[in-house]
Amino acid sequence: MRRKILFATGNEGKMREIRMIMEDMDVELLSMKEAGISPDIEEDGTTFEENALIKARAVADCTCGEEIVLADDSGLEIDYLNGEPGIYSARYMGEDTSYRIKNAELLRRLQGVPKEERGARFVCAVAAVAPLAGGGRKELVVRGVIEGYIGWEEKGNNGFGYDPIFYVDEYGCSTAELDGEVKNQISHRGNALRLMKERLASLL
Ligand code: ITT
Repeated sequence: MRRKILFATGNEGKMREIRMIMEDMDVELLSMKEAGISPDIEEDGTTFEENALIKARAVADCTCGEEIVLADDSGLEIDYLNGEPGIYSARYMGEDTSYRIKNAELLRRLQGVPKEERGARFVCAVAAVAPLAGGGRKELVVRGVIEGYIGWEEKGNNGFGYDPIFYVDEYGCSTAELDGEVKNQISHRGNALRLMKERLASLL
């Protein structure tokens, strides 16, 4: 029987990318929605890693304990804003505020700032809670990063969230202008999940 992996995210943009990055794995990948789980999780950690583990543990506690649970905590760090919005990326200006408004506000806060001070990165921590054959469970956490900068205007319709204002030098465009496959090859999420796949190999 194929091993089940439950991904503890309610973010559909993330889930689309996760499915593409994990499509080469011989596992049954389920979103929380597909598993019928929607726990209320308080992400009160102080790092991406802590929050990823909080989500993975909370969802693992809702299951019968047979599947591997993965969770992604990610965000955008802007150097000029001392790392803001960072772990508060989803909550920045309010969880329900549109990314049109959030992105416009970040561009406004960087008005007049030269390219060399517009450095930024997307960070992604992926945590796993996996049952062990002899009982108990193993926890793993990895981090992936993509370096870039904040552009001067929103561009592109791919991706989600802050992608339209996050630009990469290698392609000279925003990550919202990249084809999904290309973004995954270089992204924080792609890097973190590829590392996690290697670490999980011995547990599958
Ligand atoms: P879950 O906790 O249910 O997974 P969430 O959206 O609340 O969903 P996070 O707390 O990890 O997830 O917040 C991540 C936020 O960081 C996300 O909502 C985006 O605003 C931003 N973000 C992360 N990865 C991104 C990416 O690849 N492109 C654009 N924005 C991204």
